Amino acid sequence: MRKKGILITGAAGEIGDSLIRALTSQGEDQIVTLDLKPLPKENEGLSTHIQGDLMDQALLARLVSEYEIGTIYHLAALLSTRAEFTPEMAHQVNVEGTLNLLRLASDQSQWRGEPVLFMFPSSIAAYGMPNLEIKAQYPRVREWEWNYPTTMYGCNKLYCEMLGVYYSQYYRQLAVDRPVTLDFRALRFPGLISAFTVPSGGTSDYGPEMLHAAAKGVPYEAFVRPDTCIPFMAMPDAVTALLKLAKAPASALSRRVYNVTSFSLTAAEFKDMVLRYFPNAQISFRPDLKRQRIVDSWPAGLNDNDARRDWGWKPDYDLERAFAEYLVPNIRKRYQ
Ligand code: AKB
Repeated sequence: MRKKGILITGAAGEIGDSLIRALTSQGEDQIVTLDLKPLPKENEGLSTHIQGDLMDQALLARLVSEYEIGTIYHLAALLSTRAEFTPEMAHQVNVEGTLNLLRLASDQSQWRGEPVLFMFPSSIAAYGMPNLEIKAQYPRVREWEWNYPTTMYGCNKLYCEMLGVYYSQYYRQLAVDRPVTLDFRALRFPGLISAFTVPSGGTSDYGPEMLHAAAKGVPYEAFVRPDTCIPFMAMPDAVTALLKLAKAPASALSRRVYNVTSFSLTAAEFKDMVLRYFPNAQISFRPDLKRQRIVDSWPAGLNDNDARRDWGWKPDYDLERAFAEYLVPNIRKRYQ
Protein backbone atom coordinates (compact mmCIF):
# COMPACT_ATOMS: atom_id res chain seq x y z
CA MET A 1 0.00 0.00 0.00
CA ARG A 2 1.24 3.49 -0.80
CA LYS A 3 1.36 6.16 1.90
CA LYS A 4 -0.90 9.18 1.36
CA GLY A 5 0.87 12.49 1.03
CA ILE A 6 0.82 16.17 0.13
CA LEU A 7 3.76 17.07 -2.11
CA ILE A 8 5.52 20.45 -1.85
CA THR A 9 8.21 21.20 -4.43
CA GLY A 10 10.69 24.02 -3.89
CA ALA A 11 9.99 23.48 -0.22
CA ALA A 12 13.23 25.06 0.98
CA GLY A 13 12.27 28.38 -0.61
CA GLU A 14 10.45 31.36 0.89
CA ILE A 15 6.83 30.26 0.40
CA GLY A 16 7.69 26.65 1.25
CA ASP A 17 9.20 27.69 4.55
CA SER A 18 5.90 29.22 5.75
CA LEU A 19 3.61 26.75 4.00
CA ILE A 20 5.15 23.71 5.70
CA ARG A 21 4.65 25.29 9.11
CA ALA A 22 1.06 26.36 8.31
CA LEU A 23 0.10 22.88 7.08
CA THR A 24 1.74 21.23 10.09
CA SER A 25 -0.06 23.54 12.52
CA GLN A 26 -3.33 22.47 10.87
CA GLY A 27 -2.50 18.88 11.83
CA GLU A 28 -1.17 17.80 8.44
CA ASP A 29 1.48 15.17 9.12
CA GLN A 30 1.87 13.50 5.77
CA ILE A 31 3.90 16.07 3.90
CA VAL A 32 6.51 15.07 1.36
CA THR A 33 8.90 17.88 0.42
CA LEU A 34 11.20 18.04 -2.57
CA ASP A 35 14.01 20.51 -3.12
CA LEU A 36 17.55 20.63 -4.43
CA LYS A 37 18.53 21.93 -1.00
CA PRO A 38 17.97 20.55 2.48
CA LEU A 39 15.17 22.12 4.50
CA PRO A 40 16.13 24.85 6.96
CA LYS A 41 16.82 23.51 10.47
CA GLU A 42 13.50 24.83 11.91
CA ASN A 43 11.50 22.78 9.41
CA GLU A 44 13.45 19.55 9.71
CA GLY A 45 11.23 16.72 10.91
CA LEU A 46 8.00 18.36 9.77
CA SER A 47 7.99 16.43 6.51
CA THR A 48 9.61 13.56 4.69
CA HIS A 49 12.22 15.50 2.76
CA ILE A 50 13.63 14.32 -0.54
CA GLN A 51 16.69 16.23 -1.66
CA GLY A 52 16.59 15.97 -5.43
CA ASP A 53 15.78 17.42 -8.79
CA LEU A 54 12.30 17.85 -10.21
CA MET A 55 13.78 17.07 -13.62
CA ASP A 56 14.83 13.61 -12.44
CA GLN A 57 12.15 11.33 -13.93
CA ALA A 58 13.40 8.28 -12.00
CA LEU A 59 13.03 10.19 -8.75
CA LEU A 60 9.45 11.19 -9.64
CA ALA A 61 8.66 7.58 -10.55
CA ARG A 62 10.02 6.42 -7.19
CA LEU A 63 7.99 9.10 -5.46
CA VAL A 64 4.68 7.93 -6.91
CA SER A 65 5.54 4.30 -6.28
CA GLU A 66 5.78 5.14 -2.57
CA TYR A 67 3.17 7.86 -2.16
CA GLU A 68 -0.39 8.44 -3.19
CA ILE A 69 -0.24 12.18 -3.78
CA GLY A 70 -3.60 13.94 -3.40
CA THR A 71 -2.39 17.56 -3.43
CA ILE A 72 0.65 19.23 -4.96
CA TYR A 73 1.96 22.68 -4.09
CA HIS A 74 4.39 23.29 -6.91
CA LEU A 75 6.56 26.12 -5.61
CA ALA A 76 9.88 25.34 -7.32
CA ALA A 77 10.94 28.08 -9.77
CA LEU A 78 13.84 30.24 -10.87
CA LEU A 79 12.73 33.84 -10.18
CA SER A 80 12.71 36.79 -12.56
CA THR A 81 16.19 38.31 -12.21
CA ARG A 82 18.03 35.00 -11.95
CA ALA A 83 16.11 33.59 -14.92
CA GLU A 84 17.36 36.43 -17.16
CA PHE A 85 20.95 35.27 -16.70
CA THR A 86 20.18 31.70 -17.79
CA PRO A 87 16.88 31.88 -19.70
CA GLU A 88 17.00 28.42 -21.25
CA MET A 89 17.87 26.81 -17.95
CA ALA A 90 14.99 28.78 -16.36
CA HIS A 91 12.70 27.43 -19.06
CA GLN A 92 13.82 23.92 -18.23
CA VAL A 93 13.13 24.30 -14.51
CA ASN A 94 10.05 26.49 -14.72
CA VAL A 95 8.29 24.90 -17.70
CA GLU A 96 9.64 21.39 -18.13
CA GLY A 97 9.67 20.84 -14.37
CA THR A 98 6.04 21.93 -14.23
CA LEU A 99 5.14 19.73 -17.19
CA ASN A 100 6.71 16.73 -15.46
CA LEU A 101 4.56 17.35 -12.43
CA LEU A 102 1.39 18.03 -14.40
CA ARG A 103 1.86 14.67 -16.09
CA LEU A 104 2.50 13.00 -12.75
CA ALA A 105 -0.62 14.63 -11.29
CA SER A 106 -2.71 13.52 -14.28
CA ASP A 107 -1.51 9.93 -13.93
CA GLN A 108 -2.17 10.01 -10.20
CA SER A 109 -5.66 11.39 -10.82
CA GLN A 110 -6.42 8.43 -13.07
CA TRP A 111 -5.13 5.97 -10.50
CA ARG A 112 -7.18 7.52 -7.73
CA GLY A 113 -10.26 8.05 -9.86
CA GLU A 114 -10.48 11.59 -8.51
CA PRO A 115 -8.56 14.74 -9.42
CA VAL A 116 -5.27 15.55 -7.77
CA LEU A 117 -5.32 19.16 -6.58
CA PHE A 118 -2.47 21.10 -8.22
CA MET A 119 -1.71 24.46 -6.58
CA PHE A 120 0.52 26.79 -8.57
CA PRO A 121 1.90 30.16 -7.45
CA SER A 122 2.03 32.46 -10.46
CA SER A 123 3.13 36.07 -10.39
CA ILE A 124 2.68 39.71 -11.38
CA ALA A 125 5.52 38.86 -13.79
CA ALA A 126 2.85 37.32 -16.06
CA TYR A 127 1.89 40.91 -16.92
CA GLY A 128 3.79 43.29 -19.16
CA MET A 129 2.83 46.96 -19.13
CA PRO A 130 4.24 48.53 -22.30
CA ASN A 131 5.23 51.85 -20.69
CA LEU A 132 4.82 53.95 -17.54
CA GLU A 133 1.91 55.99 -18.97
CA ILE A 134 -0.15 52.85 -19.55
CA LYS A 135 0.95 51.47 -16.18
CA ALA A 136 -0.47 54.64 -14.57
CA GLN A 137 -3.69 54.37 -16.62
CA TYR A 138 -4.33 50.77 -15.48
CA PRO A 139 -3.55 50.79 -11.75
CA ARG A 140 -5.50 47.58 -10.98
CA VAL A 141 -5.20 45.08 -13.80
CA ARG A 142 -7.65 42.23 -14.33
CA GLU A 143 -6.44 38.66 -14.91
CA TRP A 144 -6.93 38.80 -18.68
CA GLU A 145 -5.41 42.23 -19.30
CA TRP A 146 -1.82 42.99 -20.37
CA ASN A 147 -0.70 39.37 -20.48
CA TYR A 148 2.50 40.32 -22.34
CA PRO A 149 5.37 39.31 -20.04
CA THR A 150 8.82 40.69 -20.76
CA THR A 151 10.88 38.18 -18.75
CA MET A 152 11.58 34.48 -19.22
CA TYR A 153 10.13 33.89 -15.74
CA GLY A 154 6.95 35.81 -16.63
CA CYS A 155 6.58 33.91 -19.92
CA ASN A 156 7.10 30.64 -18.04
CA LYS A 157 4.47 31.49 -15.42
CA LEU A 158 1.87 32.56 -17.98
CA TYR A 159 2.46 29.48 -20.13
CA CYS A 160 2.36 27.11 -17.16
CA GLU A 161 -0.97 28.62 -16.12
CA MET A 162 -2.22 27.71 -19.59
CA LEU A 163 -0.73 24.22 -19.36
CA GLY A 164 -2.48 23.75 -16.03
CA VAL A 165 -5.82 24.71 -17.55
CA TYR A 166 -5.11 22.42 -20.50
CA TYR A 167 -4.31 19.41 -18.29
CA SER A 168 -7.39 20.07 -16.16
CA GLN A 169 -9.90 20.64 -18.92
CA TYR A 170 -8.68 19.36 -22.27
CA TYR A 171 -5.95 16.72 -21.79
CA ARG A 172 -6.76 13.68 -23.95
CA GLN A 173 -9.95 15.35 -25.11
CA LEU A 174 -10.07 13.10 -28.18
CA ALA A 175 -9.98 9.90 -26.11
CA VAL A 176 -13.23 7.95 -26.03
CA ASP A 177 -13.36 7.93 -22.24
CA ARG A 178 -11.48 11.05 -21.28
CA PRO A 179 -9.51 10.10 -18.15
CA VAL A 180 -9.98 11.85 -14.82
CA THR A 181 -7.39 14.63 -14.78
CA LEU A 182 -6.13 17.08 -12.25
CA ASP A 183 -7.68 20.14 -10.61
CA PHE A 184 -5.30 23.03 -11.35
CA ARG A 185 -5.60 26.29 -9.36
CA ALA A 186 -3.20 29.22 -9.59
CA LEU A 187 -2.66 32.50 -7.77
CA ARG A 188 -0.95 35.50 -9.30
CA PHE A 189 1.03 36.82 -6.36
CA PRO A 190 2.53 40.30 -5.97
CA GLY A 191 6.00 40.70 -4.42
CA LEU A 192 6.04 38.66 -1.21
CA ILE A 193 7.68 39.83 2.01
CA SER A 194 8.68 37.35 4.68
CA ALA A 195 9.99 38.20 8.14
CA PHE A 196 11.90 34.95 8.31
CA THR A 197 13.64 34.61 4.96
CA VAL A 198 15.37 36.98 2.54
CA PRO A 199 14.43 36.44 -1.09
CA SER A 200 17.01 35.74 -3.76
CA GLY A 201 16.91 36.01 -7.51
CA GLY A 202 13.69 38.04 -7.76
CA THR A 203 13.14 41.63 -8.88
CA SER A 204 10.63 42.62 -6.21
CA ASP A 205 13.43 41.83 -3.74
CA TYR A 206 14.30 45.50 -3.14
CA GLY A 207 11.36 45.77 -0.70
CA PRO A 208 12.25 42.91 1.64
CA GLU A 209 15.99 43.59 1.21
CA MET A 210 15.50 47.18 2.39
CA LEU A 211 13.72 46.02 5.51
CA HIS A 212 16.07 43.18 6.41
CA ALA A 213 19.13 45.43 5.87
CA ALA A 214 17.63 48.09 8.16
CA ALA A 215 16.99 45.50 10.88
CA LYS A 216 20.55 44.22 10.56
CA GLY A 217 21.88 47.78 10.73
CA VAL A 218 23.62 47.65 7.35
CA PRO A 219 23.28 50.30 4.59
CA TYR A 220 21.15 49.38 1.58
CA GLU A 221 21.17 50.66 -1.97
CA ALA A 222 17.85 49.93 -3.72
CA PHE A 223 18.21 48.97 -7.37
CA VAL A 224 15.06 50.87 -8.47
CA ARG A 225 13.90 54.52 -8.71
CA PRO A 226 12.04 55.90 -5.67
CA ASP A 227 8.81 56.30 -7.71
CA THR A 228 8.71 52.58 -8.68
CA CYS A 229 5.35 51.15 -7.71
CA ILE A 230 4.29 47.48 -7.50
CA PRO A 231 1.97 45.51 -5.21
CA PHE A 232 3.25 43.52 -2.22
CA MET A 233 1.89 41.00 0.27
CA ALA A 234 3.03 39.72 3.66
CA MET A 235 3.96 36.03 3.57
CA PRO A 236 1.23 34.83 5.98
CA ASP A 237 -1.38 36.19 3.58
CA ALA A 238 0.24 34.35 0.65
CA VAL A 239 -0.02 31.10 2.59
CA THR A 240 -3.60 31.87 3.64
CA ALA A 241 -4.49 32.50 -0.01
CA LEU A 242 -2.97 29.17 -1.10
CA LEU A 243 -4.74 27.23 1.65
CA LYS A 244 -8.04 29.01 1.13
CA LEU A 245 -8.09 28.51 -2.63
CA ALA A 246 -7.09 24.87 -2.12
CA LYS A 247 -10.12 24.35 0.15
CA ALA A 248 -12.65 26.21 -2.01
CA PRO A 249 -15.33 23.98 -3.57
CA ALA A 250 -14.73 23.60 -7.30
CA SER A 251 -18.30 24.74 -7.94
CA ALA A 252 -17.49 28.18 -6.46
CA LEU A 253 -14.61 28.86 -8.85
CA SER A 254 -15.28 30.86 -11.99
CA ARG A 255 -11.63 30.71 -13.11
CA ARG A 256 -8.49 28.67 -12.53
CA VAL A 257 -6.09 31.61 -12.25
CA TYR A 258 -6.79 34.36 -9.69
CA ASN A 259 -5.14 37.67 -8.86
CA VAL A 260 -4.56 38.26 -5.15
CA THR A 261 -3.00 41.33 -3.59
CA SER A 262 -2.63 43.30 -0.37
CA PHE A 263 -1.09 46.76 -0.76
CA SER A 264 0.71 48.80 -3.42
CA LEU A 265 3.34 51.38 -2.64
CA THR A 266 6.32 53.10 -4.20
CA ALA A 267 9.90 52.29 -3.25
CA ALA A 268 10.10 55.74 -1.60
CA GLU A 269 7.01 54.93 0.49
CA PHE A 270 8.55 51.56 1.37
CA LYS A 271 11.65 53.40 2.58
CA ASP A 272 9.47 55.75 4.69
CA MET A 273 7.78 52.78 6.34
CA VAL A 274 11.15 51.20 7.11
CA LEU A 275 12.45 54.49 8.54
CA ARG A 276 9.42 54.74 10.81
CA TYR A 277 10.56 51.59 12.61
CA PHE A 278 14.31 51.83 12.01
CA PRO A 279 15.02 55.58 12.05
CA ASN A 280 18.78 55.09 11.65
CA ALA A 281 18.45 52.98 8.50
CA GLN A 282 20.66 54.11 5.64
CA ILE A 283 18.70 53.57 2.44
CA SER A 284 19.63 55.09 -0.90
CA PHE A 285 18.52 54.54 -4.50
CA ARG A 286 20.81 53.54 -7.35
CA PRO A 287 18.63 52.17 -10.16
CA ASP A 288 19.93 49.24 -12.16
CA LEU A 289 18.43 50.00 -15.57
CA LYS A 290 17.87 46.37 -16.51
CA ARG A 291 16.12 45.38 -13.31
CA GLN A 292 14.23 48.69 -13.35
CA ARG A 293 12.86 47.84 -16.79
CA ILE A 294 11.48 44.59 -15.40
CA VAL A 295 9.75 46.21 -12.42
CA ASP A 296 8.40 49.00 -14.63
CA SER A 297 6.71 46.34 -16.79
CA TRP A 298 4.84 44.95 -13.77
CA PRO A 299 1.49 46.50 -12.86
CA ALA A 300 1.16 48.94 -9.97
CA GLY A 301 -1.72 46.91 -8.56
CA LEU A 302 -3.96 43.92 -9.14
CA ASN A 303 -7.73 43.72 -9.24
CA ASP A 304 -8.57 40.70 -7.08
CA ASN A 305 -12.36 41.08 -7.09
CA ASP A 306 -12.91 37.59 -8.51
CA ALA A 307 -10.93 35.93 -5.70
CA ARG A 308 -12.85 37.98 -3.13
CA ARG A 309 -16.20 37.04 -4.65
CA ASP A 310 -15.57 33.36 -5.48
CA TRP A 311 -13.72 32.06 -2.43
CA GLY A 312 -13.79 34.87 0.10
CA TRP A 313 -10.21 36.09 -0.32
CA LYS A 314 -9.29 39.03 1.90
CA PRO A 315 -5.79 39.78 3.14
CA ASP A 316 -5.36 39.92 6.91
CA TYR A 317 -2.44 42.33 6.62
CA ASP A 318 -2.73 45.78 5.10
CA LEU A 319 0.44 47.87 4.93
CA GLU A 320 0.23 49.22 8.49
CA ARG A 321 -0.60 45.88 10.08
CA ALA A 322 1.99 43.98 8.00
CA PHE A 323 4.78 46.20 9.34
CA ALA A 324 3.50 46.68 12.87
CA GLU A 325 2.34 43.17 13.71
CA TYR A 326 4.19 40.75 11.44
CA LEU A 327 7.31 42.11 9.77
CA VAL A 328 8.95 44.41 12.29
CA PRO A 329 8.50 42.34 15.49
CA ASN A 330 9.65 39.11 13.83
CA ILE A 331 12.54 40.68 11.95
CA ARG A 332 13.73 42.44 15.12
CA LYS A 333 13.72 39.12 16.94
CA ARG A 334 15.56 37.44 14.09
CA TYR A 335 18.51 39.85 14.09
CA GLN A 336 18.68 40.56 17.80
C1 AKB B 1 10.26 38.02 -8.53
O1 AKB B 1 10.62 39.15 -8.20
O2 AKB B 1 10.69 37.40 -9.52
C2 AKB B 1 9.16 37.38 -7.72
C3 AKB B 1 7.82 37.63 -8.30
C4 AKB B 1 7.26 38.98 -8.30
O3 AKB B 1 7.20 36.72 -8.77
N1 AKB B 1 9.21 37.85 -6.37
